[in-house]
This record gives sequence, C-alpha cells and structure tokens, in this order.
Amino acid sequence: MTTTNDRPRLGVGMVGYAFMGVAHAQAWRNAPRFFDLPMTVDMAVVAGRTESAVRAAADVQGWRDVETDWKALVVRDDVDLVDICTPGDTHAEIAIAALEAGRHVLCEKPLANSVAEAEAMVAAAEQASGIAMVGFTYRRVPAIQLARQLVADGRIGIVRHVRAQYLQDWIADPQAPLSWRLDKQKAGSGALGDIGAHIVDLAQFITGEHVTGVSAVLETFVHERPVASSFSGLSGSGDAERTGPVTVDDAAIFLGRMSGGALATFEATRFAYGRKNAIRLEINGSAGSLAFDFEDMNVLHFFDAAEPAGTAGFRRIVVTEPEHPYVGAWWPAGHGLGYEHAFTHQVVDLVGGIASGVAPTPTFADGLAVQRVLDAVERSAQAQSTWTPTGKES
Ligand code: 4PW
Repeated sequence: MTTTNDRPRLGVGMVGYAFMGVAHAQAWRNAPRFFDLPMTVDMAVVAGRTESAVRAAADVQGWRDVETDWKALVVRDDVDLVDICTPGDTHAEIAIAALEAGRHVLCEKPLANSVAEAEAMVAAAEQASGIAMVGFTYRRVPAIQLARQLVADGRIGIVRHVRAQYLQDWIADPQAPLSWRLDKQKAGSGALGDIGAHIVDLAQFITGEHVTGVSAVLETFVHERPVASSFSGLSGSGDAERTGPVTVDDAAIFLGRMSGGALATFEATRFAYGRKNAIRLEINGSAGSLAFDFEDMNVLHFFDAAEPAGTAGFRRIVVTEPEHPYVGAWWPAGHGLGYEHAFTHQVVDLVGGIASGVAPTPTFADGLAVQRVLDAVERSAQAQSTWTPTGKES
C-alpha cells in the first residue's frame, strides 16, 4: 500500500463554517481516516467574514488557516478545491470565480437561487479544467444506493408511483425565530429549495428518470417571526421586541410526472411536528415496492410481488453489510451509520473523481436539472393554472 506521503496533495478551502460547514469539515477530516483515498487531503483554509469567529471555527474543525474574504481563498496557491457552504445567494459568484481560477468545486444544494444562476454555473463548469459537484448528500446513504440498484436491476419492475416527503418541524412553532433560510434574498425559496430539492434529486436518482412536469401549491403559514438573537444549526432564540417578515414558502406540495411514465407526489414542509428529518420515499413498481425513511436510515423496505401471497410482505433489509457501498470502511455489520457519514462518502467520491479525472455525480448539470423542477413548481404555484376549485372554497 502506498504511504500517505506518496499521494498527490489536495488543498481544500471551505467558504462558510456554520451547520453545513461543520458537516463538511468532519467529512474532510474523517474521509482519509476511514477510506484509502488516492490523494492526501490538506484542510488548508476556511473563510468567514468575522475574523474571531472564523478563527474559532478553524480551531474546532481542523483548518490550518483562515481568510475573511472568499475572493482571497479561491486564488490561494494552497487551495485546489473550493467547498461552498454558504447560503444560496452566493453560490454562483463563488463557484464561477473558483472554476475560472482553475479550482475544483463542491457546492452545497440547491445549486443556486435561480435557473439563470444555475445555467451560468453549468456553463462555467463546462469551460473549466476543474471538477464541479453539487452536494445532494443523501444520494450517498447506503440504503438509498441499494434502492437505486434494485430499481436498475428491475427488481420492482416498471416504476408506477414515486411518493416523496421531506418533513421537518423546526419552524412549526410560530415563535421560532427568523434565519437566512426564511429569507428569499438569501435562500431563493423556503422548504421547496432547502429540503424539496433533496427529494426531487432522490426521486430522479433512484428511478433513473426525470420529472417532466409539475402541478404545485406553496404556502406560507407564518408571515412574521421574531428576529433571531442567536441561531445555530436549525434552532435559535428570538428577540421579544422585534419581528420581521418570512419571505419564503413554509411548505411545498406538488404532483409530478416522471419520464418513464410514473406519477409522483412530493411534499416538503418544516411544519410536520414530530418529524425531525423524515425523508420518506416509497416507490411502487409493476413487480414490487421500496420504502425508506431517513429517520431509520440504515434500513430499506422491499416488497417483492413475485413472492407467494400467503407469505409476501415488506422485507426489512438492514443495509449494514460490508458488501454495500461505503459500509465496509466503517463498523461491523449492524452497527449502523448516521447523518454525517453521507458527507464523508461525498468527499470519498469527489477525491476519487479528481484523482481519476472522471467527474463524480451529481454534477452541476444534475443541480441545474433539480433547479428547473423547483422553478417549474414556483411557476405552477403562482399560475394556479391546473388548479381546479371544487366549488366549495370556504
Ligand atoms: O439536509 C438538510 C438540509 O439540506 C438538513 O437537515 C437541514 O435542512 C439543513 O438544510 C436542509
């Protein structure tokens, strides 16, 4: 086995260090410790606007140096890859600058705040020498990989239905404070882009099909919230005296048609009390069904319609055997993986892609494909063109 020192170095510069930055930093730290990577990862530098805060984050997360301006980070000699963990309004500018500077890019989802921005990012990626990847991390949960494999192997036959939900509850309380995720300028949209983007990507990833059209409703239930006095992760406390507007959707529900003929339903909400990070997918095909819930993320349920009716039933597959993708690098069978592992797998595949020169998916083009669906959802919800009133409206 080659020693770490024989391998080419990959200098990483991360922009943003909050929730997503924490998740990405642990991935950069852990990937080389659990996987045999073809490159030596150097966690060179992290950027943030406030020097004291970014220094504190660098110490905790393991970055060698800090910058207070991302523009300085992307052109540093010790940075080969720029990892973008900022709100969506900055993705396009940072990614395009980094690609033009010859850097590889990993960009958090959704790719951008608009189709136009996402198109510009795809155009920059096409011209660039570097690899560009978007962080639809849940693709790299082993049970999701197994679901895709079973569909590709024809184990559920022709896909008839995709039922996809992403349910959280962190703003179900009207007193939950404002954060950038509730600000259209920063986030582009609300539940739709923040979590709906994941289930659109997963539906397309697992089935190998794409969404061809949608009919949507969006709703904002709470229009005014306390201004945050502190915020971390997905929770914070609000100022008792001051409120501000919510400018995004709280929930998005839409029907879709898939390119292979399936009907799909999508629901993204942060108002589902008791559901913390429930990504629920059920796929029904002509020969069987699959079901997954991220809150039990090491398990995939599989129904095989060929089994005798008397004993048929959903089989609970615990996806922790070493033969499943990524799993063998971690713990013995049955010990399970968590939220953070998919971020580590993302780094493993990205570093492998850079070393081999073959861009890993999801590419920026995949990110643009999801962005087009989000945009269609917003246009459909605004137009209400396929909305047919029942005649009993109140
Ligand atoms: O995966 C999810 C994100 O994409 C996280 O659980 C939170 O919701 C943070 O942003 C979205």
